[in-house]
Amino acid sequence: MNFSDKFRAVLRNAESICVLTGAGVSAESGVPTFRGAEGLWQKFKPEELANFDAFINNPELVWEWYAYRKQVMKNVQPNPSHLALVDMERLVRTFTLVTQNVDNLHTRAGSKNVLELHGNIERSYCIDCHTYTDDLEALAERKVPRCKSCGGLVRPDVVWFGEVLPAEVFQKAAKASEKCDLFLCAGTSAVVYPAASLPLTARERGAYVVEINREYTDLSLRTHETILGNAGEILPEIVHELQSVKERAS
Ligand code: BV8
Ligand code: ZN
Repeated sequence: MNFSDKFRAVLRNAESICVLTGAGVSAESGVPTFRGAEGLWQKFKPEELANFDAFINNPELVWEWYAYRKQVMKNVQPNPSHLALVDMERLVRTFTLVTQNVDNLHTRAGSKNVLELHGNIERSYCIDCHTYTDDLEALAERKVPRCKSCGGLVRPDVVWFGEVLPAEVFQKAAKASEKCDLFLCAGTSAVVYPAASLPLTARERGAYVVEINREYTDLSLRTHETILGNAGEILPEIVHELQSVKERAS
């Protein structure tokens, strides 16, 4: 892949890389994205499903959606995008992986300390006593799981619209965005905040910001470069370039 001279130079000198991933990075594993033509949201509306009131009003429907997504996750594997980011972590002094995805694929691929801005679909907890549980047998009978300790409703451990992101996780992500030399934004439509503010912070603080996406997004005018194509092809090429510039420099 022929990267720009500027991007090659940034890779050669990169000491600290921050990466933000979205659903597009898991698309090549067969996980539907949210806003694409086949996107999950096409069938459902965010306001109907990914918010607390929708859950209280219709927990069966919301859990039907998450049970479907958990089922999808059982049959998919990490793809070359996830694996490339595991390799990238080993190639730079400071590497921070921030994800909006709740599919646990970065962790399954072997990435360490993944900053999960929007939670993780593998975890669930009781809305009353906050006890975490993985006892979700009720889903098999299309029922809503109830807490064994207090009988409260059990919900997925994800951040819904109108809910605050886990403060410590977001602070770490914001700090990495402020300090990195290179910010890669892969497979996200960059419409959901405050996650989408991270590349803007990086740019303001002097990082070189590169977007990797199949198409232009709301962010494209604010980045230094947009590399169009599949993340599963581009990210491994970036790792290959990083490896060769590091070998040449050593
Ligand atoms: C909050 C739940 C406030 C888990 C999700 C400004 C500041 C703060 C908040 C707001 C703000 N402006 C608006 C808000 C409100 C809201 C928001 O951002 N709304 C948007 C829609 C306008 N934000 C919130 O509510 C956030 N909460 O800030 O609270 C607050 C403050 C104080 C006190 C109380 C409250 C909470 C946001 C989290 C919402 N939860 N999901 C779940 O079920 O998943 S968001 C949902 O969208 C997913 O988590 C997903 O990760 C996220 C982003 O979507 P993408 O990952 O980008 O996926 P998408 O399908 O959109 O795009 C895929 C991209 O990949 C496309 O561009 C496509 O071209 C590309 N692609 C596809 N295939 C490939 C590819 N690219 C490369 N290769 C491929 N092969
Ligand atoms: Zn409980």
